[in-house]
Order: sequence, then C-alpha cells, then structure tokens
Amino acid sequence: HYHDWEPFCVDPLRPELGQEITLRLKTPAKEGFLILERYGEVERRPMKAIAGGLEIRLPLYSSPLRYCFFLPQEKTYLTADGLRGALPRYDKFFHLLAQPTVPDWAVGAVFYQIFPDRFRNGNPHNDPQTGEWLYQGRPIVKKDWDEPLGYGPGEGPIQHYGGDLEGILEKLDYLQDLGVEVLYLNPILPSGSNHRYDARDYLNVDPHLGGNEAFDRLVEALHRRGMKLVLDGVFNHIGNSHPDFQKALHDPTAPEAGQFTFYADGSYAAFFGVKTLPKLDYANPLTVERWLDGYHAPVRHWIRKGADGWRLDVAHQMGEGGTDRRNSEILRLIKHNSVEENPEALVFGELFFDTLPTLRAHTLDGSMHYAGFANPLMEWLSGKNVYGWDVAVSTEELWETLWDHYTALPLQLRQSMYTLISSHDIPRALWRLKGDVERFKLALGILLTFPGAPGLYYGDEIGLDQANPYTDWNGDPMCRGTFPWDERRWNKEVLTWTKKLIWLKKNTPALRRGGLQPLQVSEKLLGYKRLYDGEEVWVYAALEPTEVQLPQAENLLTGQRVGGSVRLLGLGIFRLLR
Ligand code: ARE
Ligand code: CA
Repeated sequence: HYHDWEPFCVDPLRPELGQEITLRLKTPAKEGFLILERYGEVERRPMKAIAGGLEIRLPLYSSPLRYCFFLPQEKTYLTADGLRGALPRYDKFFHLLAQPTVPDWAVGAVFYQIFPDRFRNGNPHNDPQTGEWLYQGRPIVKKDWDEPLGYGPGEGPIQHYGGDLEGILEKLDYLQDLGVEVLYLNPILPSGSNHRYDARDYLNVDPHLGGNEAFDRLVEALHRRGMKLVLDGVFNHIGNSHPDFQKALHDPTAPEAGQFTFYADGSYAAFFGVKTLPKLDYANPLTVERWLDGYHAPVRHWIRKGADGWRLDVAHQMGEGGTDRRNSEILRLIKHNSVEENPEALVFGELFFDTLPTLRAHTLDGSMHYAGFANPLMEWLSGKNVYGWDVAVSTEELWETLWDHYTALPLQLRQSMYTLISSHDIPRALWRLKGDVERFKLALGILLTFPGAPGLYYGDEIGLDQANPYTDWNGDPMCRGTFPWDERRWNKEVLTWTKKLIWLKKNTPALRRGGLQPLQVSEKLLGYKRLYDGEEVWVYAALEPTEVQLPQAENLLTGQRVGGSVRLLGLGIFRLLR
C-alpha cells in the first residue's frame, strides 16, 4: 500500500483550500475507506476501486487536511508511517497542505552553501586589513588564503580571508558544471565579524564582499544561468553595532528602544545571551513593520532586489519561539511578504530541533534537516554525535528515525527539506568520518538519493577536511576553512562521484521528486525505494559486502543491466525495468 506526494496519489499536487481533489491509494485491496479528521471528529467515507488501487474525491476542507485509510478486508489502518490494527493518534495521519507552498523549483533542487569569507577571493582590493577595526575589543586579522584557521579563545570571528561575491562570480562555471541549482549564502550584510550574523546595516551588502554592485551582478549572472539565490535571513536578532540598538542603548525613551528587551540590571535579551546579538521583540508592532512588513523592510527589500528566498536563521527562536502563536505569525508573515515580492520565493527555516510543530502549522516551506537527517545519518556512519560523544546507532534505529521524520511531514514538504551532512555549524562530514573516503562517499550517496533538497557545503565535493581541534561546541568554526583552488589538493574521486550523483538526482524523477518506501534493513544494510509516476528506484547503502535480490533493473551508477542475486558494498542505485 502506498500513498505519498506524487501525481497518482494526490491530484492536483498543489490544491487550493476548498478545491476538489482526488486522493488515491496504490493497493491490491478492492475495498477501502478514507478516514478523515474534520472539526475534531472522525468521518469514514467509502473509496472507489480503480485500476491499481482506490480513490476518492473531496474538497480540501482544511490545511492541513488530516486523513488515513481503512482496509476492511485486512482490518487495518494505513497511516502515514505504516499499517496498524487500531486507529492511532491523529498526529500519525497524513497531513496535506493547501497552497501557497513550496515553489516547484525548490522540489528536490541541489543547493550549495557558501560561507562568503572562505570560498574565493575575487577582488583583493576589498579585503579587510589587519587592525582595520576591533571586534569585541580585539583587532581583526587578515590571513593569507592558505594560512590555517586559528581556534584560540575569541579567535573564531576575527579572522578574515578576503573571500567575496566577485569570487563566487568567478566560479559560477565551476558550480554549474558541478550541477548546482541554488546558492545558499551565509550572511552578506556589513558586520564586524567574519560570519556576519551580527549585522549593522540590513539594506546594503558589505563592501568587503563587493557591495551592492557585486550583488546585482551575482543575481543577474545566476538568473541568466537559470540558477537561484537564497540568503541567510537573520531576523531574530541584529548586531549590537546596528544604529537601532545603539540608539536604544543611549536613549531608553527612543522609539527604537521598544524593539529590544532590557532588564533591570542593564542587560538585554540576546541570542543565547551573546551580547553582540540583541534579540528583536516582535510584540512591538514597530519591530514587525521595520524588519518584516514595511516597504523598506529587509525581508521585502532583498527579494525585490532579486534574491529567490530566505533561509531563516533560528526560525525556532523568533518571537517567543517554538510553538508560540507569535512565532507562527512571524514565520507566516515572512513567507507571505516574500511571495508578495516574488510569487516563486522560497522560505525555509533553520529549525535545529523539532521541526514538526512549525512545519505542520504551515508556516514555512521546509527546514534544514538536522534532527531528521544529518544527525542520525552521521551518527550511524561515524559512531559519534555532533559533539564527538560516542553513540551507537544501529541501522534499524537509523531507518526508524529517518522514516519517522519523513512520514510525519506534510506531504508537500517532504521533497523540499534541506537535507545536509555538513554545514557552517557542525563539523565537516569527512572529518567526522576520520577521513574515511568510502564512508564519506556513502554519506554523499544517501544525501543525494534521499527525499529532499540536498545542500552541499562548499568544499565537501572535493573532499575538503578540517583541522582537528574540535572538542566541544566552541570548536564549530573549524569547519569554515578556505576552499583550496589548487586542484592538486582536490580529491578528484570524490568530485567525480558527487557530480555523478547530482546528475542522477536531477535526471531521475523518482530521485528528485519521488515518494519514499521501506525496502530492506539489516545490521549492515540500509535499503529504500523512491517512487514517482510509475518509476521505481531502489537504493542500497551497504557497510559490508552484502548479497541482495533484485528484479530486472538498470544499475544507475554503471549503466549496466542487473537482476537476481547481486553482491553490494557501499552505494547501489537501481531503476527497475518494466
Ligand atoms: C561564536 C563562536 C562560538 C561561541 C559563540 C559565543 O563561533 O564558538 O560559542 O560565538 O560567543 C553565529 C556564528 C557563530 C557565533 C554565533 C554567536 O556563526 O560562529 O558563535 O553567531 O556569535 C544553536 C541554535 C542554532 C544556531 C547554533 C549556532 O539553535 O540556531 O546554535 N545556528 C544559527 C546560525 C549560526 C549563527 C547563529 C544561529 C546566530 O546557523 O551560524 O551563529 O545568528 C547544540 C546546542 C544548540 C546549538 C546546536 C547546534 O545542540 O545546544 O544551542 O544550536 O548545538 O548549533
Ligand atoms: Ca576580497
């Protein structure tokens, strides 16, 4: 039995609220019911037998529409995560959303994340100079491209390498040749730190990155190539050197002061108490107007300037955070206003922990997939969690976590979760795997065959590693090394592998936009199916040589025809022949 976000099962795929839709279940059963949750009650409606399954037509009553299926002959319910004898809790139901939601360009799209100071220095004339300004009382340092990253206390944010947007422009051929479709840039606004999460100006690009002129050229060049640009939207907090915060500090009666929360002892609300990142108070309508809603609000400004979407920094903390009503209102407003500026705008969150309350409330188009993808996958492959603590994740537990997170998502968000194995906030995957290239290739293989919009972190494709001193959370910036443009330092095998997988992801509908089904899980073998419009692809990840039984299929990695008993090690991708 199968029901997922694909044309056979949901017609149309992007229904409007109230529109007549057809829901279909692929099943051998000849009889079945739709179990629908409406006004907090459960309704049972008979389905019609059709070729290959059962179907029912009904209006899309609510968003999300919550439902499951009942198969009387088997006396079982089919819920989002599988079969059950008894009616489960409603949170196990399928969740179907109404428009507007994910733009089609983002479905299964291949992203590439760039930390701008570290990708490429295209213009040495705009480089920050050693001692040019102080950051947290320390003079900033300009380093040579090949100098290693320092990791002493406070060193994280003060070292600059001179990377810029001109550098990215120079390497668009490289990125396009790799197969990248969307660039996600870490913050590009003027700021005292190299990561720029503490911006002092929200309406101009940092001149050290090439300024507004380079931004316009980048947007134009990307769009000419059919590529997209997603920016890091830091709207939970601003930099403490921003004029609004400076005014608030010096004059508590100024209107700007109402945008922040000051305490009796003179301290103020800030991201994790970090003084450089005062938190914005969205209970104040002025704050909403200024940053999110007004004509000149940065949310609108940058989409109008040509950005195609936002990755929302700490989306889970905005407003009062988490499941708070104001949090949902803020996120929805950001999506709404972005879409007003560009109907095709994408807005996904950085939801570090539980993504469900936010995504089911239909506030965003997806989220960075740490909890449901990067964490369990890398724990399984490396035996360590993100802090470096030993963990033992069995293959069964890995699958359970992946499947659980996948099936809990609203149908329309399943193929646009930003899946990843590395980022600027966690150690690089290759480093976590202690340089084991075969395991790393397997991690890339799962990243590029699992449902979602895979995000490559710059340098992963050439096997960029990081220096070791990661011991606790404070070690994070070690994953932000410079990209080595000397090709002798590239792992060409990893590059060829990544390119091949990206090509397959983009050119195999089942891998790009298909649903997910379990295939086979054993101690050292993970297998799953991807399905789309009659196409069926089987993916295996084998940690040890393992024999599997295949129907007649094409091995997509080699192009050969296979079938019967096949011995596997590492990644296998097979498209069934019909
Ligand atoms: C810098 C140093 C750190 C130092 C910190 C405090 O790099 O070593 O501990 O300062 O002085 C940005 C920069 C960081 C910078 C930070 C503060 O990129 O380098 O840290 O600003 O100046 C949580 C959040 C998650 C957040 C991460 C970093 O839930 O949303 O922490 N991610 C976003 C961005 C970051 C960015 C910010 C938020 C702030 O992606 O890059 O940081 O704008 C555990 C912890 C969680 C933590 C999670 C993973 O589970 O419990 O608190 O998530 O790990 O990060
Ligand atoms: Ca430069």
